[in-house]
Amino acid sequence: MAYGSPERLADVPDYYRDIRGGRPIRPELLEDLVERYRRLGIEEGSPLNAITEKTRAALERELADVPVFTGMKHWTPRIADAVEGALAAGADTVVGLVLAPHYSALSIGGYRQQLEAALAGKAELALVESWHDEPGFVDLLAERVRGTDAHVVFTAHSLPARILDDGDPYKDQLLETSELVAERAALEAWSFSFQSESPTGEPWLGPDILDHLEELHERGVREVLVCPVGFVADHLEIRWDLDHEAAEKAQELGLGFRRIEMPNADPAFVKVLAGLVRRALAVPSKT
Ligand code: FEC
Repeated sequence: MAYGSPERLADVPDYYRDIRGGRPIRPELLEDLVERYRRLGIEEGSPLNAITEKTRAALERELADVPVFTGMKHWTPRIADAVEGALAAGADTVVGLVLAPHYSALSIGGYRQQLEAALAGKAELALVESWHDEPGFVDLLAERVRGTDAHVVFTAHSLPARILDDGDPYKDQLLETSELVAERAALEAWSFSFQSESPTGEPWLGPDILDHLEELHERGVREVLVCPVGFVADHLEIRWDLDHEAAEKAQELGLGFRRIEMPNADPAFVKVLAGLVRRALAVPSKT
C-alpha cells in the first residue's frame, strides 16, 4: 500500500478532497497544491505512481510465488481494488505492507481501516504494522550517509502533535530509526526534524526542517545531508518540500544542502520488503 499521487493535474482537486476526507478546503490551498504539482512538471502524466508500480513489479518478481497488488490510500488503484484483485486470485491470507516504515494511528492506522473494511473477513489479514528497525532498511540508509562530512538531518512527515497525547509510537519509532542508522554509519553529527506540515490550524510535531536549518546554521553547521527516514520514494514531499523549499532555505542561509537518493525500487530495498512479506506469511526467507 502507498499514499498515492494524482495521475494528472486535473486530478488534484479530487485527490485533495480524498486527503481531507470531506472536510472543507480553502481555495488558496488548492491553488497552491495545483501549482506545486505543475512546477514538478506534472500535467498529463505523473512519474510518481509509476515508481510504486516499479516497486510492486520488482517485489512480485523477488517473491516469485506470491502475487503482489498495489492499493493507494488516496488514489487509484484503491486499497479496495487491491483486495478485490487478491481475492479474485484466490487469496486466503493477505499481507498488508505499507510503503511507510513507521506506525501512527493517523498513518498506518488509516491504511489498516481501509484494508480491513475491504477484506470484510473474506481472507486472513497479516498486517506489517511497522518496520522502522528492520536491519536491511537500516543498512540501506546507513550506506547512503556513511562517510559524509556533512551534518546529517533525518526527516519524516510531521503529524498533528495531539498524537502524542494518545501514546502514539510514531515519534519514538522515527528517533529509533535515526539512532540506528547513525550508529550503523558511525555518524558524528546528526539530528532529526519533521517536514511537510499541513496548514490545518492545529499544532504539528516539530521542529520543522526550515526552522531546523536556521538553527543548525546558527550553531555553525555549514553543510547538511538530508536523509528522509519516513519516506521511501520520490514524491511531492521529497521533490518539492525538500528539493525545492528546504534547498532554497539552505541557499538563503549559505548552507550546503544535499539529500540521499530514495530507495524507490532499488533491488536491495525490494529484498528488504520481500523479507517482511515472507516473515508475515511465516515462510522461511530465501536469503
Ligand atoms: O507525491 C505525491 O503526490 C504524494 C506525496 C505525499 C506523501 C504523503 C505522506 C504522508 N502524509 C502524511 C500525513 C498527512 C496529513 C495531512 C496530509 C496532507 C497532504 C496533502 C498532500 C500530501 N499530504 Fe500527506 N503525503 C503526501 C501528500 N498528509 C498533497 C494535502 C496538501 C498539503 O497539506 O500539502 C493533512 C490532512 C488534512 O488536511 O486533514 C495528516 C503522512 C505521510 C507519510 C506516511 C505515508 O506515506 O503514508 C503521515 C508521500
